Amino acid sequence: MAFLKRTFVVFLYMAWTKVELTTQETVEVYLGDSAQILCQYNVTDGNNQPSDLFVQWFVRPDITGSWTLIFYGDDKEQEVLDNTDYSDRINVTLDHQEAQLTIQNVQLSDNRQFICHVQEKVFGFAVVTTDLRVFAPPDAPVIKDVMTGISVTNEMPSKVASCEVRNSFPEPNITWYKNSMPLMSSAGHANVSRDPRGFFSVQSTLEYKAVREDEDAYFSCEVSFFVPGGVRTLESNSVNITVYYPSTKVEMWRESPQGLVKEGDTVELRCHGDGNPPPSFIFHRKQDQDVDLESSGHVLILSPVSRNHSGIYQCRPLDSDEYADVKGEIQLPVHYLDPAVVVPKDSEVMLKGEDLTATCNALSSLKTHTVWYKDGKQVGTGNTLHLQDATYGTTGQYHCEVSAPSFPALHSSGSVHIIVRGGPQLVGEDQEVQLEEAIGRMVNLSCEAEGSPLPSISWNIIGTQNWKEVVRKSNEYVAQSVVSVNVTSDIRALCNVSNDVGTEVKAFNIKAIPSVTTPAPFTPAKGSGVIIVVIILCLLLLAISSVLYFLYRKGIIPPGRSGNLDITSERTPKDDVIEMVTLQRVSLANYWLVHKHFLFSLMLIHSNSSSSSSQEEQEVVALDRL
Ligand SMILES: *[C@@H]1O[C@H](CO)[C@@H](O)[C@H](O)[C@H]1NC(C)=O
Ligand SMILES: *[C@@H]1O[C@H](CO)[C@@H](O)[C@H](O)[C@H]1NC(C)=O
Ligand SMILES: *[C@@H]1O[C@H](CO)[C@@H](O)[C@H](O)[C@H]1NC(C)=O
Ligand SMILES: *[C@H]1O[C@@H](CO)[C@H](O)[C@@H](O)[C@@H]1NC(C)=O
Repeated sequence: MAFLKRTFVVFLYMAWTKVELTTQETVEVYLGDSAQILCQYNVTDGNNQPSDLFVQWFVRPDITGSWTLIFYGDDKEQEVLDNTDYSDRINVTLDHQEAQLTIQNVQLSDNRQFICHVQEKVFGFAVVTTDLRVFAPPDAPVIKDVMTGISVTNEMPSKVASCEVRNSFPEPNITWYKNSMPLMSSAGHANVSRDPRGFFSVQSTLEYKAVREDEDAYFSCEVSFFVPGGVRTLESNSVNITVYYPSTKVEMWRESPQGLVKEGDTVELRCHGDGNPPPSFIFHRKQDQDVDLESSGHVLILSPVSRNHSGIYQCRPLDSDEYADVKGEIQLPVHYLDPAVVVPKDSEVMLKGEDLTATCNALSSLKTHTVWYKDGKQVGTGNTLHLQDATYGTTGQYHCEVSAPSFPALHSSGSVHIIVRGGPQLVGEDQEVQLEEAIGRMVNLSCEAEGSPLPSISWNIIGTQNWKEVVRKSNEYVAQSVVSVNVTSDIRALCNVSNDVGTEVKAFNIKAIPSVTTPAPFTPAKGSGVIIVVIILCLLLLAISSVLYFLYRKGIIPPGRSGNLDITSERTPKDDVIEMVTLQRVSLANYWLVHKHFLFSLMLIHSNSSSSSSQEEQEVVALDRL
């Protein structure tokens, strides 16, 4: 401890004797420690030894207070006074040079003046005073009452927090720091109090005008207090403050769905402002500024969206200055593809061979692509489908798929059922068929026709009851019926094919041929070689006939049956005889005439020999009638 010496020289009764005292001006000590106050004396006198000195210790609260004696004595006898604050806490050591007062367990109340009073019995006395300074370091400062939000828009400084320091002696002071930099002392408003024990407590309230940047700042307070020989400090914890400030920038985006938006989607638009706390928003469409859309503050849900929802959406933060014009904006296009409209509608009947153009259209916000399908197979692309020269196979369901290549989720479809109708059409043969068949034989007559709707086939058979249908089959648009007819006489069979659209009739004429003699049917040879052979044969026959006729005329050959030509099986032997008799009577000129006809008939056979077999048969009949 540094001694601050002070010398008091007092009361000289005699010029040659004086009492000189030296002590510390102040003694500084922590509360509870013990303090020593030294009082040194020096008596200057040529004759006397300072053996007759009498020492007294007094205390007084301050310079004006009254003195209280706590000790007296000399080198022989000492006395601590009873019933003082110091009765059991002090002791004093004395010798011929100094007196040392020791105060144990220093109290706050010991922070006072101690007075050393020394008397020389004969010549006088001297007095020195010492200030005992007691120090009690405070508890660490504590920050309390931190405000939850300080708005930067406040005109006046706002209360931010308070800092409390307790149990200090003497009075401490508090300094506020922001980010470790001291704030002006005017920022803190201190309130000092003293408790009954004498300790000081200081509470300092920080009042501060916050700025936006302070949201990341940290604040602390520091207590500065005296200790023996100096000043010490203790710092509080740091605290963050919450700064409220308006938005200056707003971001608006579409949270969902990702990509393009189509009708029926649920669209979620969001806004975020850079203000604190995150602001709520008012949403509206740019074209309807006055209409506020219902939102949850920062999320606008449009569900389900339609094309009418397309537009520019805006959000305005509620925390911003009305005139600052801070807002977020986003464009929302809602895409659509309407149901496909197919013309003709539903179903369409067309006649075989006709043309038809079908169209498939769907209104869309995007470019579309159309594909036509029939029975799962692609039959065309584009809005129009041309069906040309319709066949029965053209019948079916035509499906058009409209899609937007840039947005596959958009597609629609439509369909039309095409029905091709047509009257019955007989397949193959002529409408009139001529046949010959031996009596008793069975003949199959076939009738096949196509048409739509499927033609029905009915038979009307005149000339026999003895017939039955042996085959009846049909596919989609071809019907066939075969009847088996027993030929008993000439038969006319009519096959009647009909549907809604029309009727066709096929006729079969069967000539019944007696079955008794059934020589092999005359079959004219074919080819030029055969013709020559036939001509030669005819000439030969002519020659033989001539010879026979000549011999007959000469009576060489009796009338009888020889060299008779049976051209068809129809002729009976009796008929031949009659003809031969008739021939007998004709003249030679008539004879030529007969043979000329005969030759002509042969030529006729040849000219028809290249025709179909049924025609051949007809010609045989024709020849027969000559
Ligand atoms: C204060 O808050 C900021 C931001 O939240 C943080 O980075 C910083 O560490 C905090 N400081 C203290 C002392 O809590
Ligand atoms: C007629 O058709 C039926 C059935 O196809 C067949 O069994 C029969 O032999 C045919 N008759 C003649 C004479 O061709
Ligand atoms: C053919 O059949 C249809 C329907 O059965 C009938 O209306 C029509 O008169 C018939 N025609 C002939 C020639 O039999
Ligand atoms: C507190 O205030 C500062 C500045 O004004 C002084 O420097 C310190 O000495 C003072 N400390 C005390 C304990 O009063």
